[in-house]
Amino acid sequence: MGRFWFYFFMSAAVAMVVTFAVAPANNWWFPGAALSPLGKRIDDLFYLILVITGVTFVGTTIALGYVLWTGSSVSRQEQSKSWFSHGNHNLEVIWSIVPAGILLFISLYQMDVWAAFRVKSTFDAEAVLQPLAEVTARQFEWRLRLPAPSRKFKSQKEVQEWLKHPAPDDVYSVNDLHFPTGKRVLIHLKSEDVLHSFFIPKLRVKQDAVPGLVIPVWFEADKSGAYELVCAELCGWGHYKMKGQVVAQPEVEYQAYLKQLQINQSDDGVPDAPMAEGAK
Ligand SMILES: [Cu+2]
Repeated sequence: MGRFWFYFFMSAAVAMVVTFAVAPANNWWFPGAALSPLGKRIDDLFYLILVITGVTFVGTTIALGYVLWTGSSVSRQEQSKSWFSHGNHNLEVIWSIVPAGILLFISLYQMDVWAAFRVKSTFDAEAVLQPLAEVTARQFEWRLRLPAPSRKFKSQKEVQEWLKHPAPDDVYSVNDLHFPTGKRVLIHLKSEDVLHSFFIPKLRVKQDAVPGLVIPVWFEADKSGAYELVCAELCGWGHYKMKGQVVAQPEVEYQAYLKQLQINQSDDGVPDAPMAEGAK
């Protein structure tokens, strides 16, 4: 076989490194830059792990290449016996402790980001008291229920009550969630049927919707714009079309949108003017 395996494994490794190098320029990378401060911190964690795994990959590949190259030389095969490392106590200790140390480091290092995203006590108090919406995932759409624009919750108890019992003046929408730019907002995520996953790729927000649970999820966007909202959990035949959008817009525009949504919803289709004429 000569050096076949050396060239085989090394060319695979080189192909991987080249693909990695040209990926960002070809849009095979992230779905665009993260548009929220937390999203950027999540990306930083990703890059940290990428560096660790990248260095490990290059290191082990070089070691593999070295062994394949030297092991395949004819003179060496004739001269020496192979060395078996199986059961080598020192090696076992090294390759147990080093990865364990790396994993421990990662788990401690990422705790702040995790806590900011998931631990309720770290959430923005204002966003918690005045939730943006209740989002109910179902096959195959996102149903949104928003408190009336004038509604101000006074306590968490009131919010919990609102989550259990819809109010007569609630505003509804489907697959289209608006929120003010630059402000932390909170939704309560539910599922009506099976597992779904609320995913806004550009904001790096992803949370499973679990039947029977009400899960608070917060997010924010630095920049106004419409961003894709997709389901990231294979939830049935129509999973692919479970798409919506989230729209970040300036506070004033957002309030106007909410009022308009409410007006559209209470419109009974009967024009007002002729009635007024008749009354005269
Ligand atoms: Cu789904």
